[in-house]
Amino acid sequence: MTSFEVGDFVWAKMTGYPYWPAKVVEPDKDVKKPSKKVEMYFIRFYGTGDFAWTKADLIHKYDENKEKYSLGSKRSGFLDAVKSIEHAVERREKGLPDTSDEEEEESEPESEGSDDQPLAKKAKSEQGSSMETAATPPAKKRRKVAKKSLPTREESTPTTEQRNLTTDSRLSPDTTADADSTTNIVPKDIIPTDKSIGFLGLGIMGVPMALNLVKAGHEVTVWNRSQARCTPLVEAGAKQGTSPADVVQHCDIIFSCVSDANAVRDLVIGNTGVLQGISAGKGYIEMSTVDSDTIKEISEAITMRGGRFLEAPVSGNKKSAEQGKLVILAAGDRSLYMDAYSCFEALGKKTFFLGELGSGGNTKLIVNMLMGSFMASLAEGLSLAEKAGVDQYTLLDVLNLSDIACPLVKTKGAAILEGHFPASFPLKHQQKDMRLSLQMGEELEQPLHVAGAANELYKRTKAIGFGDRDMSCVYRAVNA
Ligand code: NA7
Repeated sequence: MTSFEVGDFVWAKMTGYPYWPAKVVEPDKDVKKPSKKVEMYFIRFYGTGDFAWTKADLIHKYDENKEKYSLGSKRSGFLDAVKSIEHAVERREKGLPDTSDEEEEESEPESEGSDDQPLAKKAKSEQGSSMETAATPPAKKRRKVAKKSLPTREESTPTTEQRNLTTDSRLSPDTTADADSTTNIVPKDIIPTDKSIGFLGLGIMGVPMALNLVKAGHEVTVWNRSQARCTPLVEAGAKQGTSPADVVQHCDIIFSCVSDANAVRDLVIGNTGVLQGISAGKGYIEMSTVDSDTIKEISEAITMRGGRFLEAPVSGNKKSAEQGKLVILAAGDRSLYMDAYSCFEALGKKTFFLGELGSGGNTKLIVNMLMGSFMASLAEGLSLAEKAGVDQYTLLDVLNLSDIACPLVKTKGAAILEGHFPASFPLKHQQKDMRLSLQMGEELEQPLHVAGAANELYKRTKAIGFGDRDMSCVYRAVNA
């Protein structure tokens, strides 16, 4: 049997599909090799950018078999893939790197379920046909997505008149048209506020959010408990404060995005905390997801000192934070909301002003409760498929073509099948949100059977040591 080396151009085949132009590549460290005893290579398919462990007997040298396999299909996806590999072969002959590798590296997202493109949808968009008829190898292992062209839709800042007319919500440009798109980065035409901005808490979400504020031209001062996390921000042009109080003293509007209620309190009430810097007119915007009592407590503490307070939890993940495509759920002081508007534009694709304090947090918790329940259910479905001898990849393709197809199914489903769970939305935070929504249900006497059961799975997954991995790791508890 022929043996291959990383970098070899090949034809590789997945069951039910023609031989496809591909390359032997090195798998990421955490991509597990299947336990099958046959020799297998990790393959990246041209055109689709998909990855798969492939049996050696289904791989053949590209050049030697060009004539035999290049007529495998006349579909545009296949022809594009042939064009791409030809381009790569030509570049190698000239001593140049394979640009298809670069494209994928550039677009490497978070992870968050690295909002990869849907397996089936991707083939569909390339070929205008369904997976069943598409001449594309099924995407069994994927890590990256190719760059898409920029959309033509423009975003604009609302005029003062528009702002005054709108009283409740939807003050931001409606960008929901591409709510499902996870690859298009919309260039934003933002006029940054001249108010100085502070940002406290540079975790998975905080770093890209603060970076987007800087990139949009805001004057930003950052602080994080572990100072090292300030480095990328300082390199991007932000100043670094010495404490939360220091940041508040030097800034007009301060954002906070930290892990949980304890962190929120420490930041505000603690030694050299926010309260020590707050004075009349300063604005404090809490973006962490915490319970309503904590929000009330810190809001009162800040407003008693003349400050203004807004809660603004976000719906989204690491990737949407990086792309400035979060959904922001603001509530509280409306004047602060207006003053910070250009910041919300930089951070999100849509900002809702939801009225009274508490509405933002409650909305966020309901969204995350649904997401957590659905995630747990998806994990159970994929696990059940394995036990029943149903091919999990096929099931995922079916789901991605069904009425329940959505970014969560496509990205988290792929993460589960890859066994690749880098934290985009840490499981410990998902469990926190399940707990907080159950608490809300308790207070309001709303039965939450499904969420309650899902919460048990997240608790279990945390207990077996996966709290810092992505929420999709709930599969580990389900599939034990
Ligand atoms: P991460 O990545 O877990 O980051 C948590 C951040 O919170 C990080 O900057 C931490 O600082 C900070 N933190 C945690 N505890 C404290 C205390 N006690 N004092 C000050 N700072 C603290 O979370 P994400 O960015 O994913 O999520 C943030 C929020 O958005 C959360 O509410 C989610 O539910 C949504 P460190 O770097 O550890 O020093």
